[in-house]
Amino acid sequence: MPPIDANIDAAGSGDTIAALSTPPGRSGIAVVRISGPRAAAITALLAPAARLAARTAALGKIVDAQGNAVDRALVTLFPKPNSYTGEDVVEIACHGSLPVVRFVVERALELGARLAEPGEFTRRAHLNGRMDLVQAEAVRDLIDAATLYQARVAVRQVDGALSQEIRPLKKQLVDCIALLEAGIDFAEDDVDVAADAHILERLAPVRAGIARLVDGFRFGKVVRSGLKLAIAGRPNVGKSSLFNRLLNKDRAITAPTAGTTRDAIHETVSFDGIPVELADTAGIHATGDAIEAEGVERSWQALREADIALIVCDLSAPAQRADSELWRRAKQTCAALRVGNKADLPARLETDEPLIRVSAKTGEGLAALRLRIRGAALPGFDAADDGTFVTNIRHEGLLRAALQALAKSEAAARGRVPHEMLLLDLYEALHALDGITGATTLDDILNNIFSTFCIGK
Ligand SMILES: Nc1nc2c(ncn2[C@@H]2O[C@H](COP(=O)(O)OP(=O)(O)OP(=O)(O)O)[C@@H](O)[C@H]2O)c(=O)[nH]1
Ligand SMILES: [Mg+2]
Repeated sequence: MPPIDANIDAAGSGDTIAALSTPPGRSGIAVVRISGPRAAAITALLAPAARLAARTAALGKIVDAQGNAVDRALVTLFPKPNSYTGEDVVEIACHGSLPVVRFVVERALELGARLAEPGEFTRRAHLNGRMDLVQAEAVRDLIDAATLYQARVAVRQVDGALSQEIRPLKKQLVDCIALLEAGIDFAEDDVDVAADAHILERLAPVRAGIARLVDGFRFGKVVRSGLKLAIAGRPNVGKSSLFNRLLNKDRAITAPTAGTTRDAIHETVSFDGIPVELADTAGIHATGDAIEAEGVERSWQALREADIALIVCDLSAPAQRADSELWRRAKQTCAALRVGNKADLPARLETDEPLIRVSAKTGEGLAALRLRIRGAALPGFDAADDGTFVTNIRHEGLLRAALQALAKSEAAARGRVPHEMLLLDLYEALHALDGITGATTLDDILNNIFSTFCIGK
């Protein structure tokens, strides 16, 4: 085998990175990924018998420095530029034995690769123009998806659906900037200086589009991070029974004795693909017992932390002042839904206030309750919708910043402030959008200036 110092020619042309792409631990198959100019050369030494061909899996033995076989692996080469990272990429699917996997990675490092940093493959994909920042960040969301619905939303962003919403807005903003820049730069050359009304007219759709995206975050936030739902009420109304029903499992202890639940219990369940963290809480009532009082305090804590609370009362028992008092206080603490449980028993509760009637025992009313919870958490939301919305809080922050800058620029245009000043606000808005999808270069703006205007010279 010829000696090779892979570092020598790697130096000038960017380094080659390697890492295990599957979770560490014993598994049927593990995939080691190598990306960079030396990927193919390293693989040729690691698995010399594998006949590397573009996008074709080749079978070959992984060998050590002495040529001893260590494993049989499937090796696939994805040549640049149409690979994930935009560089030459090799995927080595070896057996998932801990020493084998460690050997493959260490041998790749010996042969000139360096260990990839977290997210570096995707970072390279972004830097090489394979995906914009929105797409790259969505890759992480896709990997982190806890429900299929979250995965569907994330994969649409990976495919560029959200970028496609942002790009035309950015383009219109760049057009406005170009218009103003041309007005300023060529003012003495008889190019019409854009009228303020015209600027305002052009900015309006940009602002409306960004505002719509910011608005979508109401859904996006819930889709990505899920909801916290607390179940609270007086002792023995059936909170734990309802909790178990919503979870579809017998998680919390239920019993005819009041005071069964003494501490809050948390479990996560998916409602139509939205992760919901349910909290069952201790019955809220006045008590002299220190442990019970601590439980009641924790119930209030759960209500304060909840996005939505179900305030449960017992339909089979006469109205109690404590119920209405709790309802009044809970409504001030979080978004609350009033639920009447034990609908299967003869009704003895008389109340004028609207209640969602359910029976944790028979399951009656549970589907309607789920719908009401979804309606309260996501008003106007339709899961069948194409689901292209902002889910990332960083994106939301930048969109809000863009919106503010645009509002300032509109005020400036109305106030007939010199265009140089107005431009500062527009650049600020553009800069915020750049933070989402990636930078606009001076070239982009210059190209626009020279393509939109017939300068004639
Ligand atoms: N008939 C009927 N009984 C129910 C229903 N829900 C709960 N129960 C009964 O009511 C009693 C109390 O239920 P739990 O779920 O333990 O009530 P809880 O509100 O969690 O009570 P604490 O934890 O003590 O505050 C149990 O005997 C349940 O079987 C229902 O919908 N119908
Ligand atoms: Mg309970």
